[in-house]
Amino acid sequence: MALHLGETIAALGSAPGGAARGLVRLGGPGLEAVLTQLVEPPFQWPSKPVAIGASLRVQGSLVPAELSLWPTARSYIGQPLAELHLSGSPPVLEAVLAACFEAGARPAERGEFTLRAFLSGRLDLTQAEAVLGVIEAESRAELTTALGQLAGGLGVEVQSARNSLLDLLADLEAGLDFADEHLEFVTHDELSRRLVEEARLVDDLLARAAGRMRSRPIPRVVLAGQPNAGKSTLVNALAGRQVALVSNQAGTTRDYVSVEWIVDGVAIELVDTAGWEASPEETIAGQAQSFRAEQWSQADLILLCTPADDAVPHETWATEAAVPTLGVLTKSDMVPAANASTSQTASTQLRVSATEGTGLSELRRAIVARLATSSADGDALVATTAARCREGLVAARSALGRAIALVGLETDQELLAIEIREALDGLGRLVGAVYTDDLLDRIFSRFCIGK
Ligand SMILES: Nc1nc2c(ncn2[C@@H]2O[C@H](COP(=O)(O)OP(=O)(O)OP(=O)(O)O)[C@@H](O)[C@H]2O)c(=O)[nH]1
Ligand SMILES: [Mg+2]
Repeated sequence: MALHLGETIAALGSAPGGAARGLVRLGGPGLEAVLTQLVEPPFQWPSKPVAIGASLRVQGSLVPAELSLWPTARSYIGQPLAELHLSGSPPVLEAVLAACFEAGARPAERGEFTLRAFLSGRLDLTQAEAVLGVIEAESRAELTTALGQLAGGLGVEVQSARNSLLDLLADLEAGLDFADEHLEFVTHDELSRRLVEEARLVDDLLARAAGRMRSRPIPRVVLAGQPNAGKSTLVNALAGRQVALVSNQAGTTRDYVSVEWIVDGVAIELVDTAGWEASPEETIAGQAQSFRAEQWSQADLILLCTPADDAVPHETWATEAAVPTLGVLTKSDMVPAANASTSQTASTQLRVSATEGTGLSELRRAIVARLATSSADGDALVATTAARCREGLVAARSALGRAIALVGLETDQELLAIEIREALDGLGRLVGAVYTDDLLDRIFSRFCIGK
């Protein structure tokens, strides 16, 4: 990727195709010259960000637009930046872009706006990847992760780890300069303590980068409970269609039934299972139980269904799976609310009636909330960052390991300094303090144009 920061770039900032409103983004040192040719009536170049209504001279006619302008280097990209909010009609947007190019801008490459933000120091590399993570997020959990990373926590941590290593290196090198005089700027104990501390930090980051790879794309919610608890009826009510067989006979569901359930635009896999019972393995009921157990163990959340007209607690199976559970009191229409409190766990259970349709939206909200808290811990990393970081972290970690060993051996401090520099390099690659053109290429070519 060519880093032509002196050129002014323009691109469609909104999604291609028809929409009510469209956005053209422009930025670079020559922005004033470009806009002066486009905007009618002529306006005084401001010193602070402004939003003004204006017309654009496009192919001999005037196109109304709202212009948001960051006139100085104090913008997202570290250069003058403008956004033209326009009618979303594709021919209008195309004509406006063409007029921008005629006025001296050139088409932006993929991710070039974000690249400029990175190069001007507005974002570190992990944040630039988070921008991509926000664009590509397919679930609320992924979005939370990307937004968390965009906020800069990871970059700040890595940067402060680098700073302490740089301090350490400075102390070490000061000692090297005075080696003949046997002056020590940092004691062995101190050196080893600080290196171990750094290694621990890198271990922690590595664990987080690994953790990110384990999460499943679609969360799985499994209904569980005794036979006849109303699980299948509830699955049908939540999914809004008849996917599971219902009957008043206990033991109706044998196989498990899985259905995709879209909640607020997010896909969740809803799984109905056989009711819990103790059955010999070789019987059909026994096989149904092994299906059930397998589904429980693979759940991200278990809905533990207890019918309201049943007073017997079922603690035995409730504790079988080590998965977050949500208590649901089914068939609540059969027992008035006041009587239900006799059950031990009534206060933590959500009352629903699948046949009456009551309590279903509360249940839906509770499910989404529980899934969000269990999957989006603030420590997670955007997948691309996790994959890329691992290389730099592993390199930094092994260099630190070698450095720690060298301190123990009381060898030449020069060798120690080499290892510390290597660790610094590894960490530097994470945030982009040390980067190569093809690394930037790899990251920014995944962006869309206009971002
Ligand atoms: N009054 C009332 N009856 C319900 C409700 N939900 C289910 N039922 C009835 O309870 C019986 C069992 O329902 P199912 O949905 O088949 O129960 P299940 O938990 O899937 O049962 P198994 O598959 O046998 O484990 C059926 O007769 C349903 O009509 C409810 O909310 N209110
Ligand atoms: Mg069933």
